[in-house]
Amino acid sequence: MTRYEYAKDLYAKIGIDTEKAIEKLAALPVSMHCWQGDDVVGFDSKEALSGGIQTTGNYPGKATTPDELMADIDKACSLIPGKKKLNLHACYAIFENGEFADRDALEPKHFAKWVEYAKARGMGIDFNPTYFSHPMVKDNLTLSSPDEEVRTFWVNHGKACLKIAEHFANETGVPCVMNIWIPDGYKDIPADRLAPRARFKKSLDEILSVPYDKSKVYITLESKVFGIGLESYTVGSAEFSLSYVNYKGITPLMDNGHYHPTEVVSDKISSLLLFNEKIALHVTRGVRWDSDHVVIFDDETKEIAKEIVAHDALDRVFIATDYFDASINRVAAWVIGLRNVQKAMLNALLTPHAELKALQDSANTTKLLVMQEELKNYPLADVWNEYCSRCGVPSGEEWFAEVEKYEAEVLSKR
Ligand code: RNT
Ligand code: ZN
Repeated sequence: MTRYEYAKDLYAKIGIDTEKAIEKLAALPVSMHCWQGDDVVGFDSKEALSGGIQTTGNYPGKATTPDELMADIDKACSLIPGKKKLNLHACYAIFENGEFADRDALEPKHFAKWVEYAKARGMGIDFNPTYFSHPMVKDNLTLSSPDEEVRTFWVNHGKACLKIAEHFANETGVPCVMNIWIPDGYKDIPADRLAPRARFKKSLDEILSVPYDKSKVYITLESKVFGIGLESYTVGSAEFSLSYVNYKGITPLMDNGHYHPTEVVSDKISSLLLFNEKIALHVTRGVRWDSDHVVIFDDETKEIAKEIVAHDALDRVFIATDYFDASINRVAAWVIGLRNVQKAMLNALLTPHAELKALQDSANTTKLLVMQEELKNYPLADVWNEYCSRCGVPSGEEWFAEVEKYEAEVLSKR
């Protein structure tokens, strides 16, 4: 009997079919953020990273060209099990033959190489307008700027991105999630909290006035509580974003680094599922602040996965990663974080949710706690190893030897 067969029997005894779990996980797309590969720099401007987000560290070998970034994504993907989607930011536009288009004039053709890349790998593409690291970010404001020229520039960026998002969906045959996040805010106490939010609302209305196919593009709005240098006020707060989403019938996006430290996204998912057809997530790991550390197999990641699986919402939640660590090998960072998202989902798929819910409903909270703790000793690793080998990727730490080799042969020569 193999270890997997043994694990399969053990799980069967608590009503879990490991084959079904593996099948569901293999079909679940996770959107891989391209920006881990180059510290959120992109290819369209020489501006420093702005918007109150920060990468720290200067590990050698970061990607500085589209070819390098694509090669690094390929290397990472070869070590991550499961179905991936590519998550691009507008600043990753690829200009050829000396051509350039500013963000308000971007067109699908500026992403032709990415479309070709994704299609060749059978991947869908998600997209993000880039409202940071650009000279038109004035006084830390974009879509909420009181300067009409600035505001209009960024509205036009949003409209341009919407067309590109629809193009991605048409080309790949996979719906595109277009996520809007703006960094707009104030470092210190604002005199007027209302007007910037009113302008943000108006700007979003203008962007959404562009007709688009709602079965192909899902527009999401990501809220945030504060950013570095934007400590006192962010325009796109949780209340603003959820209200706007409900008012327009678009999709909410929660990034688990974007709330006060004792708030958890795992507790928010069920509420949003009750009132939205789809929801979207940025899975990250904040250490004391929205630090965007690499996702690990921690309690909150597992709890987020549990909420998705326990409520049978695998097809209602768009899962994306969003972290950026420049202090360690960037390819390894991708692999660690995405494998942990996969592992957390598998853990949730191997949990007898109906039985646990019944214990809650019969107020048997003692046995509920007993089971929650005992389940931690079930042989998840044996199912994980089986899943990885069926996906054709290394199951244990041997994946890292591949990254070390890649570092020696490719990254260190950059
Ligand atoms: C910033 C947001 C946002 C960005 C990316 C690069 O706090 O999380 O999603 O990380 O758009
Ligand atoms: Zn995010």
